[in-house]
Amino acid sequence: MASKPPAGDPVQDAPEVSGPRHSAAGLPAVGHTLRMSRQQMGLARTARTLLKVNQKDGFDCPGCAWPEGEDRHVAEFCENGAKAVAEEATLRQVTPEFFAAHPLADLAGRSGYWLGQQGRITEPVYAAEGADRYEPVSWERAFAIIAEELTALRSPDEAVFYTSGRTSNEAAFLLQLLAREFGTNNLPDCSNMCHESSGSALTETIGVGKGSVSLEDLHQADLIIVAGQNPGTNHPRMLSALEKAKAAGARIISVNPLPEAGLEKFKNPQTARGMLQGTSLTDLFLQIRIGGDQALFRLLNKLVIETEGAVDEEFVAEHTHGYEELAAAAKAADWDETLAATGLDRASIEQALAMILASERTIVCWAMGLTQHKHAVATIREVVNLLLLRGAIGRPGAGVCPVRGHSNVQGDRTMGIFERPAPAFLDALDREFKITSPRHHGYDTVRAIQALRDGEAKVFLAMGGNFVAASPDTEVTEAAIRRARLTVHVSTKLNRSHVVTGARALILPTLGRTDKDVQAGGKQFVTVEDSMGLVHASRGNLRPAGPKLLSEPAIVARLARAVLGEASATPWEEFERDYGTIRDRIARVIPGFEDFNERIARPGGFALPHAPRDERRFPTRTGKANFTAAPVEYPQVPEGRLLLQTLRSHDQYNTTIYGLDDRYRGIKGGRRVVLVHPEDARALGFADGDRADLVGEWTDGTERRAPGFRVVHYPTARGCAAAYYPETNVLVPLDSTADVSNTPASKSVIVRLEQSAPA
Ligand SMILES: Nc1nc2c(c(=O)[nH]1)N[C@H]1C(S)=C(S)[C@@H](COP(=O)(O)OP(=O)(O)OC[C@H]3O[C@@H](n4cnc5c(=O)[nH]c(N)nc54)[C@H](O)[C@@H]3O)O[C@H]1N2
Ligand SMILES: Nc1nc2c(c(=O)[nH]1)N[C@H]1C(S)=C(S)[C@@H](COP(=O)(O)OP(=O)(O)OC[C@H]3O[C@@H](n4cnc5c(=O)[nH]c(N)nc54)[C@H](O)[C@@H]3O)O[C@H]1N2
Ligand SMILES: [Mo]
Repeated sequence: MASKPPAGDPVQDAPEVSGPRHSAAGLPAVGHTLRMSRQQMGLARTARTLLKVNQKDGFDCPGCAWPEGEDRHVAEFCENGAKAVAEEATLRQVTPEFFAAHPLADLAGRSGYWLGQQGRITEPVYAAEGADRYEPVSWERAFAIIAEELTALRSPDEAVFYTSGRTSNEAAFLLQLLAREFGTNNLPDCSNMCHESSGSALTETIGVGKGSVSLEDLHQADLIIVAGQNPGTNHPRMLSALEKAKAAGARIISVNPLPEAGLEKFKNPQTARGMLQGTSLTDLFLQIRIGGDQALFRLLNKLVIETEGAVDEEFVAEHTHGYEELAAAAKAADWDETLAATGLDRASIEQALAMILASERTIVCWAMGLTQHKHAVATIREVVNLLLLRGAIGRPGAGVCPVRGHSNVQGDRTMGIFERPAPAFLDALDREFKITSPRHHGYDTVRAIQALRDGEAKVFLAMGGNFVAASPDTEVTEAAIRRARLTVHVSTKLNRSHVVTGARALILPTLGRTDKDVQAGGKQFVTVEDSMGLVHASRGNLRPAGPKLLSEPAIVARLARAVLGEASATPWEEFERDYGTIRDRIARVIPGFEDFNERIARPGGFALPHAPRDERRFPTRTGKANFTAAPVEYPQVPEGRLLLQTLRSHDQYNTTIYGLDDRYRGIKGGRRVVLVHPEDARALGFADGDRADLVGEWTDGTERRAPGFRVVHYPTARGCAAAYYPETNVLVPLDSTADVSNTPASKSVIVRLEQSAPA
C-alpha cells in the first residue's frame, strides 16, 4: 500500500479546546501511532520499521535520547518515537520535479508543517545567486561550490558548521575534524539552545557535564524530582521507568507550572493492567511560577542545613568544597520571598522537604523548564547543592539526571562538536592527525547569528536541524542568514531553513537512522550515545529514498577532500569506505572509547566512564564537588504582563510538526494558542476563545509581535502563559540568554496580550 499524499497548504489553524487530560499513553496512543505510521509508510514498511526500533540489531530511535534498558519488549516503541520514525521513513518524496514546480518564493510562503509533509529529499539541489528556484546539481559540483566559497574566505572563522543532535558519532567526529583542519572552532549545535546550561552547571560543580544516573538507578530511587520536564510527550519511555520506580516504592515530586498529563497518570501500553487502570505517578505537584526554581531549591537547601542530621556530613567533608559559602547564602533565604517567587504555599514546600528528608536515594530529572532562563545555570547549580548536601551522588539510586533531547546530542558533544573544546581534546586530536587545531573559541549558536548578522561570518553549513526556525528572534536570524554568501543544509526533509538562504544555497540529501547504509567496504552501522552515557550501534534496514542519497560520513569525507585537497594527510576515503576506521581513531582520541570496535560489537554496547558516578571522584578545578552560592534570581514581571514559556505540543518534534493536535492538553486542530490562567486572562480582559496578539517587551525597549493567537483559559501557574515553539520564536530576543551558557531564554519571555485586529 502506498503512502497517502500530504494535506494541502495553507494549513487551517482553527484550534478546538476541551481542557487538559489527566493521563498519558493508553489505547488512544497506540491507535494514533498506527494511523500516522500507515499514512506515511504504508502497512508493510510500518511493520518492518516499528519492529526494529531500539532492538539490539536494529536502529536507534530518532525520537529522543532516553536509554533503552535491558528488558526490551518486541514493541519497545512509544507513540512519539513511532511518529519520529514514520516522519523519516515516509514514502513521500521531494524530487527535482518538486523544486521545478515550486520556486523559492512559493516555498517561503508555506508553513513548516507543509514543507515537512512533502517527504524525503532525493537529490542534491542548488540555487545559484539570483536564481528563483533550486535545480538539480551533481555531488561533485556541490562540493566544488562549497570548496570555492570556503577557500575564498579571509579567515576560516568566517565559516560556521552547525550540528543538530541526530548526527551519528562517526559523522560528528569527522565534521569537527574537518572544521579544525580547516582552521575554526565555529561548531555551534542545537545543544547551545538546549542543555548547554546543564553542561555548564555540571562541569563546574561535579566536573562532568553529563548526568550521573543509569536506568537502574532510577528503578532504585526513593525519591525522584521531575522539574521542568514533560516526559509524557517528550520522553514517553521515561514513564515506564517512573512506573517501575513507583512499583518499588519510590515517590515522585513534579515541579512544573503546568499539570502535565504524563506526570499525573501513565497508562502503560505494554501491560493489560496499565491499559485499563494506569499508575498515578506524581505524589506531590508543585505548581511553580516560571523561573521560580532557584528560589525553591535555595529555600529547601536552607531547611536541609537547618535540620539536625539532614546534611551528609561525611560526604560533605570528604568530597566537597564551598559548603560554608552556601550555608551563609542559604541563611538569607526567606519564606516570603520564596513564596512570592514560586507562587507556592508553605505547606507544599514543607511537604517536599519532608519527602526529601525521608529519602536516602534522591534523583533530580530536568529538561528545558530549567535550562532556558536567564538564571538557568544558577538554578541547576542549586539543584546540585541539594544533592551534594544529601550525599546523593555517586551511589546507587541517586544523582543528577538532565534528560537530553535529540537522540545523539550528547554523543555529538563527546565527539568534539563544541565551540569551546578542552585543550586536552585538541591536543589528542592534533597528535593523532598531525594537525594544528585552532585554540581560540568559536561561535555558539547565538554568536553565530550575531556574526552572520554583522557580516563577520559568510558561509553557513548545517549538519541537520532547522537553524532559522529553531533559533531565537526569527526575523533577526532570517535576515542574518540571508546575508551569507553560501548556505548548505545536509538534510533528510525540507524545512524553513532551506527557503531562507544565503546568496547561493545547497540542499544535500542524506540517509537517516532507519536507512540501510552500504559503502565500498560493505554494509555500515553507526553509533550513538544516549542520555545516560551508554554507547551502542544503530543499523538502518530500509531502502533509502533514492540512489543519490549519501550518508552523513560520506558527505563530510567528500567535502573534506574537496576543501582541504592534497594538504590533508587524513585518510578521508578510507573513512568513507569503512566506518570502523573512524571508530579506530575515536578510540585513540577520546577517553572512554578504548577498543571501540571490539566493545561496540557486544550486544547492547557499553557505558562511558563517569568519575562522580563510578568512583565519587570530581574532576573539577578544586578536585572536589563544588557547592555554589549564586544570588537568588527570578523573573520580575511588570503589571499587566505575563511570563511566557515557549514549549512543545504533543504533535511535534522541535520544528517538525507532525499534526495540529496537542491531545494531552485537550487542543485540537490548531497551534496558535496561548494558555493563560482563567483569572489572569479575565483580569487582562480576555475571555476563553478571544483572539490576541502576543507582544514581547524586551529591556532595550524593542517590541516583537506574534499575531493571531486563540486565548485558552488553562490551569497554568498564576502570572504565566504558554505557547508553542517555533511559532513564538519571533518573540525571543537574540540577546535574551542565560548567563554563562548563552542559551536563549525561551522559557521566560515577558509579553502583553493585545486584542488582535479583525481578520
Ligand atoms: N515528541 C517529542 N519528543 C521530544 C522533542 C519534541 O519536540 N517532541 N524534543 C526533544 C528535545 S530536543 C528536547 S530538548 C526535549 C525537551 O523536553 P521538555 O523539556 O519536556 O520540552 P518542553 O516542551 O520545552 O517542556 C518544558 C517543560 O518544562 C515546564 N516549564 C517551563 N518553564 C518552567 C519553569 O520555569 N520551571 C519548571 N519547573 N518547569 C517549567 C513546562 O511546563 C514543560 O512541562 O524533548 C525531546 N523529545
Ligand atoms: N522558542 C524555543 N526555541 C527552541 C526551543 C524551545 O523550547 N523554545 N528548544 C530548543 C532545543 S531544546 C533544540 S534541541 C533546538 C532544535 O533545533 P534543531 O535540531 O536545529 O531543529 P530540529 O527541528 O530538530 O531539526 C529538524 C530537521 O532536521 C533534519 N533531520 C532530521 N533527521 C536528520 C538526520 O538524520 N540527518 C540530517 N542531516 N538531518 C536530519 C530534517 O531536515 C528536519 O527538518 O531548538 C531550540 N529552540
Ligand atoms: Mo533539545
